[in-house]
Amino acid sequence: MSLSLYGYWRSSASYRVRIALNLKGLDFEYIPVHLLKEGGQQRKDNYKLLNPSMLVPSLVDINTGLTLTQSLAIIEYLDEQYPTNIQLIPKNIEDRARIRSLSQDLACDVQPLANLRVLQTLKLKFSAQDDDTKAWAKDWITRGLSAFEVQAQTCSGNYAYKDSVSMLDACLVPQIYSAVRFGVNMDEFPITKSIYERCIALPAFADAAPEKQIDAE
Ligand SMILES: N[C@@H](CCC(=O)N[C@@H](CS)C(=O)NCC(=O)O)C(=O)O
Repeated sequence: MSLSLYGYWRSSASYRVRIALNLKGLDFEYIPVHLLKEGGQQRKDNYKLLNPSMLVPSLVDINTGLTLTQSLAIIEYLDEQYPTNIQLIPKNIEDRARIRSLSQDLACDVQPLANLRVLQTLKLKFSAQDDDTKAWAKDWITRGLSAFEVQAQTCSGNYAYKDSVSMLDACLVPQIYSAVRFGVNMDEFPITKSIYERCIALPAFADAAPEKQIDAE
C-alpha cells in the first residue's frame, strides 16, 4: 500500500480526504492520530516532523516520496497523480474555478472557526464555557451553510456542483456532519440537505464516515 493517511475519525478535514480516496478507489493505510489523548497526539514531536502545523490530515505517498498536508491540496494531488474514471476536479476551467472557490468557502472560511484548537483557546484564554464554544461553532457554521444554500441554487444538480460528484461534495458532507454535531438544524437548508443525503447514500461516502473508522469512539 503506497498511500498512508494520518487522520482522526471525527476530523472533517480527514473525512474530506477519506471520501476522495474512496471515490477514486485508491487503497490506503489509515493511521489514527488522537486529537485529545496525551494532550493531543498531533502535538507530539514525531507527528510534528510530518506536519509542523500540528493538524490532521497528512498524506504520505511512498510512490513519489511526497508528504502533503492541507486536505484540498491532497485531494487535488490525488486527482492529478492518480487519474481514474472519477475526476474530482473537472477539466473545464470555469468548472474547476467554481469548485475550488466553493470548496474554499467551506474549508477555509467555515471549518477553521470551529476547529478544536480555536474552541480550546476560547476556553483557555477567554474563559468561554462549553455552551459558549458550541454556540460559537454553531453560529459560524450556520453563516457558512446559509451562504452555501444560496450558491447551491445555481451551482448544484444531483450533487453539490452540477450532476457529478466532485471535491465540493467531499468538503460539504464533513461540514454538514460537523453542523449536525453542533446542533445546526439542517431543515433550514433544504437544497444542501438533499445533496448531503444523496452523497451519504454512496458507498464511498458511507465508508468514509467517522463512525466507520478504526479509531471511532
Ligand atoms: N486547512 C486544514 C485544516 C486541518 C484541520 O483543521 N484539522 C483539524 C481537524 S479537522 C485538526 O487537526 N485539529 C487539531 C487541533 O485543532 O489541535 C486542512 O484542510 O487540512
